[in-house]
Parts: sequence; structure tokens; C-alpha cells
Amino acid sequence: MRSLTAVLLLTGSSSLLSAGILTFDNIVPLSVLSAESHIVAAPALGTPGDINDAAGPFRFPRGIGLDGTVALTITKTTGTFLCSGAMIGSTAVLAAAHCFADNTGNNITTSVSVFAFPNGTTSTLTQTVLGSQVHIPDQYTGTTINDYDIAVVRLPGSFGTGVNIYDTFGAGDTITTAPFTVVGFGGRGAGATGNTLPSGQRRRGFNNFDAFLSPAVLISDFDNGLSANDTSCLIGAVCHVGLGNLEASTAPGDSGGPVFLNGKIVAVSSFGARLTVGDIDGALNSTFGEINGFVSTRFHEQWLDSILAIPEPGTWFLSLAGLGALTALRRRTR
Ligand SMILES: [Ca+2]
Ligand SMILES: [Ca+2]
Repeated sequence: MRSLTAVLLLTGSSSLLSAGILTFDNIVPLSVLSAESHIVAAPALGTPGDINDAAGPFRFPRGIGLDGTVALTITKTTGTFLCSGAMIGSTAVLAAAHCFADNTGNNITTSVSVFAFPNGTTSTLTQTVLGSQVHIPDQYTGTTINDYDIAVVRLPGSFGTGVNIYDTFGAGDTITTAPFTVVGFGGRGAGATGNTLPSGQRRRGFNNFDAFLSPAVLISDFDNGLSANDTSCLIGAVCHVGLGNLEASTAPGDSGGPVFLNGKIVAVSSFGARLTVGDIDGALNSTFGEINGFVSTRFHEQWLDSILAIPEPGTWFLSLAGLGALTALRRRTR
């Protein structure tokens, strides 16, 4: 998912919110009009410029610590899909459950290809594994907003140097309202018009958590600087009009992508939603005023540890390919 849709230049200052601690006292009820998992229904990798282009706040060069973020193309019995992920072990990819499951929570994945972009090279490393290497919590039921929308794909081997491996939040880590960094390969666009550009290029963006929706689910709103669209404030959570032209939203294709806070993965991108208030245009399209939902890694600390303890699979395929190989994948817009 992820349209690092953003780009509103504010005339006023965009003072950063002080880093308040977010506790379960900050659980807010939501009147959701519509919500969607941020998976995109097609492989859309194919533009070599996913990185190596430092222009703009949402593109980033290699080697700044985000090179453990990966793209996943997932072949399910229902089609082929794009999601995002991150390395949390040399052979473990953190992702979202809905990328691999049907709407009742069953794993219907036949194979997964994981694409890494190592620091300092122009090549892409790919590993492909069977759907049996996807681990999803037993409690996952397939609903769009779900405490258990988290997954781990186990790979047979490491990608090697140049691909970062991240820690995830645990019991000792404090979730705050300080600006976070989110990374994904999903759709792109501007906040005023939404997710209008193709997915398949890696982007980062920034936002703040506004509240818990449950002990496992965090939300952030997509601010344009206007109180009228400060959805978090309108629902009784944090009042904060955003990060100016750094404010970003996720979009379809960003699902499973990591959210970083204090250098660790605090959450996984899960869904986007429109509420009864705030959205600027009446459609669920990653515009200003919508909210993004994320599943907490701290909530799943013990489950993640249990999966990381499973030995890696014995057979695997590693291919080193130029980005040209990616361009052979058919591009489709959402
Ligand atoms: Ca916000
Ligand atoms: Ca909208």
C-alpha cells in the first residue's frame, strides 16, 4: 500500500508534536465508513528508479538504514499481489497476514518472491519460497481491521551484506507520538487527490501515531494542516495538524511495510479507512483526512520470537538479477 501521498506545502509552521507516550488510555472508538487492506492486486514492480533518486522527501538513497525493506510478490489461488515487508532476521521477513490469506484468514499462498535492494549495488536480490513458509497467527480471522494482521515469511538463506536487519518493539519499548518513518512499495500520489500513481517504487514517509484502536492496532491520520481535516482530533484523540510536506499516508501495496520509531520496527502497515468525519473527498483513496492502521509488533513480541526460533527451510532459490529483470514484470495500475 503506500502512497506516500503527501505534498501539501503549508504556509504556517509545522511544529512537531512533542513525543507524548501513547498508552491504552488512548484507545478511541471509530465510526468506520469504509476500510481496505492495503494490498494491491497485481505485481507492479518495474521502475528501476525505486531508489537511487534522492529528489523529494519521499524517495531515499541507498545506505541510510532502510535497505532491509523489501517488496513481496505473492501468488495466491486468487491472483498475484504486491505487498511490502522488512527483514527482522537474516532469513525472516516481517509482513502482513492479509497479504497471504483469504477473507476467512486461511493461508492461500502458493509462492512468495521477496525482492531486496542491497546497499551499494544496482542489482536486486530475489528469493522465492513456497506458501508453506508463510507464518500467520492462529487467531487471524481475515477481517480488514484485525489485531493479528501480521506475518513472517521464512527464507532458506540470507540476502547477505547491504540488507539491514531490524529489531522490533518489545515489552521494554515505549510507543510515542513522535514522528515515525513508514516504508513501502505501494501506490503514490498527492494528498489532495489521493492514490493516483502506480505502485512498485520504494518510498518512505512520515506521520505520528494518534491513538490505539485496540491494544494491537495503532492509527495515524493524514493531515493537511487544517483543523477541519484533523481526523484524529475530530474523533477525540490527539489534536495535531501534521508534519507539513513530510506528512504521508500509506496506500495499496504498502501492506506489511514497516513503521520505524527510534530505529526499531514499531508496527506493520495494515489498512486504510474513511471515518464519518475528516476525509476531504468522500472516497477511500488515501487522501487527506483518512486514517491508516498499523499492527503493533510489541503486541506480537512472543509470537514473533516463536516464529524466529523455527529453523529455516532447507531448499531455496537465490537469484541475482539486474533491475531489468524486474521490468519484465507486468506493470498494472491499481
Ligand atoms: Ca497525522
Ligand atoms: Ca478520501
